[in-house]
Amino acid sequence: MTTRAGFVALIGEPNAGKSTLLNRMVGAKVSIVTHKVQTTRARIRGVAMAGDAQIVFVDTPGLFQPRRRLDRAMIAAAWGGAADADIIVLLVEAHRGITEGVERILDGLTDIGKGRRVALAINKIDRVEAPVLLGLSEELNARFNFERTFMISAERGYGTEDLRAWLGENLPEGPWLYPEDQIADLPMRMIAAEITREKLTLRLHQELPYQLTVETESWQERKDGSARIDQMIYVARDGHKGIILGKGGETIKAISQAARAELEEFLDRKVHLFLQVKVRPNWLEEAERYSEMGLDFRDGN
Ligand SMILES: Nc1nc2c(ncn2[C@@H]2O[C@H](COP(=O)(O)OP(=O)(O)OP(=O)(O)O)[C@@H](O)[C@H]2O)c(=O)[nH]1
Ligand SMILES: [Mg+2]
Repeated sequence: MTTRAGFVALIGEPNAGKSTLLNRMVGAKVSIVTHKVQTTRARIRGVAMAGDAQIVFVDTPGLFQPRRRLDRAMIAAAWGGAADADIIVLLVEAHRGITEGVERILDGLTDIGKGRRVALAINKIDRVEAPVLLGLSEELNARFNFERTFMISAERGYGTEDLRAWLGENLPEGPWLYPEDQIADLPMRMIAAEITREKLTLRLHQELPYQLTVETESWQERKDGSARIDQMIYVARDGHKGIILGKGGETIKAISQAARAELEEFLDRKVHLFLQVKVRPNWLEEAERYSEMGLDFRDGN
């Protein structure tokens, strides 16, 4: 049997649907998803199969114009993911078309895409009519030499099996990179922190989700088969702490319940989740916070 294996980087603007696509391909929620931009902060690998091919999908942070150190580290992680991949898939939102952000990514691709296979996936086709799609596809292909174009809905699963099959066929021959039953290579404590960050992002408004980070501080296996997980939410300001706690601790309680429910489903056992909020005005400039997120602090320079 000839096996194939390799890395496929998913890149695109924030909110393009990269994490949704990764989760669909893997068949499990490995990467968090929200309706807000800049949800994914680091590279997240998910392992999927296509016949005899093992596809290691690399979800990346959305590409946007960075302002802060964290933003710059995220962008570096995204382009780094593309540069290390065998195949790059650019996701573009069907209903938004060629935005300034997409133009910038196309510019970046002329360099990083060199000598690499690059495919286009027009996502969220459930939101537009067919003629719009054809026009957009033509326009994008006139601007970059994509090897293939796919019209997909990551959320509904339209077109995603064609994409999977093509990726599988076009990866290099070689042994699989992960054991057959492995779907992710993120440490569990990081997945657990991400789940809590997802619930915070869904619940909190405006800038607050971008001003916090979550870390799993301890993980204890209990004799009864359950797990006790302690997490710290770092915020930059006192006021933020108050908002996260909410009146009488209401907000953090709801967040904790939602995160615990998802953790229990993921781990398939009982979880005791303890969340604390710490005000740390300078956390966005602390190297340790970045390594906990899976980012390189120096990339933010
Ligand atoms: N209608 C529609 N919505 C989609 C589709 N794919 C993803 N979405 C939604 O788009 C939003 C963003 O999805 P994500 O997967 O988090 O996007 P992302 O590209 O990972 O975003 P960042 O991590 O911020 O870069 C979520 O609300 C998804 O449910 C799709 O095919 N159709
Ligand atoms: Mg994402």
